[in-house]
Amino acid sequence: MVRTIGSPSDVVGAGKCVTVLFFRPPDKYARRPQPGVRVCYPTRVPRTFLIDTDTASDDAVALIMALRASHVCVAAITTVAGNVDVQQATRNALYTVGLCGENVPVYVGAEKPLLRTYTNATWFHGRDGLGDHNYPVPRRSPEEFHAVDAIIETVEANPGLVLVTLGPLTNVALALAKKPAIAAKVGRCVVMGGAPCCEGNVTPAAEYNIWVDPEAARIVMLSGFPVELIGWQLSRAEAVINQTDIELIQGFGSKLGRFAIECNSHARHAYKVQTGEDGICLPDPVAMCIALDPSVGTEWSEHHVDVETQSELTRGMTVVDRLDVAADDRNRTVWAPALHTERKTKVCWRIDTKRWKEALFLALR
Ligand SMILES: [Ca+2]
Repeated sequence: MVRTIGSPSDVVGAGKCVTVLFFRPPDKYARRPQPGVRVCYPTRVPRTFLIDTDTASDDAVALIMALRASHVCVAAITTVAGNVDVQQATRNALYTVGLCGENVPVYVGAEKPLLRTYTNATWFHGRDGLGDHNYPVPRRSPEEFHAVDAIIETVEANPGLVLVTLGPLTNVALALAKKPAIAAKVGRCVVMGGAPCCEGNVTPAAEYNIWVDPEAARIVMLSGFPVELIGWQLSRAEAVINQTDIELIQGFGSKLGRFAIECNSHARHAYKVQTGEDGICLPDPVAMCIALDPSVGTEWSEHHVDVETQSELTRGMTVVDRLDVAADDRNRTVWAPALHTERKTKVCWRIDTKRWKEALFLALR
């Protein structure tokens, strides 16, 4: 059962999160919400989110940020094979939703990339993706509807929604292939992925989400979606949750704070080995933070972006036309697919790390 939000005649929805998208007195047209139900009324400019995730330790923190945002209604969570296999990703998403006391439907998606052999990232996040702390089996089950169809129906029912992708883009590419018209109905498509003009985290050229399914990423980047590219480098250096930040979060004494630090224990160690930087690197929550508040991204520019799918050396590289030379004589032929897309990609180059961390702390209190 797909959760539909935005019926013209009444309030519809499932679980605790109900959104009214049409300006009518809620008590006249709506079912009276149960105590504790979060209702987003039009006067508050409700924003509907659809989150696609290969739920591992940083995804879990990103989900918490979205689920705890008072001005956002998460209509659906769809899972995809990535950091962990899709069944584990689904369990992790359901566990995180339950920990937040929410009831957002979770839909199971693609089990492997479009063409490539599936490669997980358990070396970074732990075998279960959440640092191997033996979290209990979630109480709820996923929906029976497939994630690809859930994406299509949720977008169609909520024109203008914010699509946030935290994993490989397999589900989104499949949804686009099945229903290309959804590209025009998404308000923003915030993609955690890529290594624009910098080194990658899985190869020298590429970031994991793009590398693991480069064909899917290319379909999405060239689809006309209003993509905002949040590269992994934005979560490094000053943006890393350092020991002082960790102690601050632990000092909250909250279950979500404890979980966020604990489930990233394996990732913290792996990140230290990988980069030499000590702390917890949180690419997905940084992307979610920008999805929730675009002004946290302080430096942006729009460019044609293409994804390398031919070379093994640079597989999954997000190639950004930063100097806007794609239409020059020497580049026009190679760049033709990107030049033919309706809009350029918004690339984020810098974030306000202080505000990013404040937003994270607020979500975990
Ligand atoms: Ca992820």
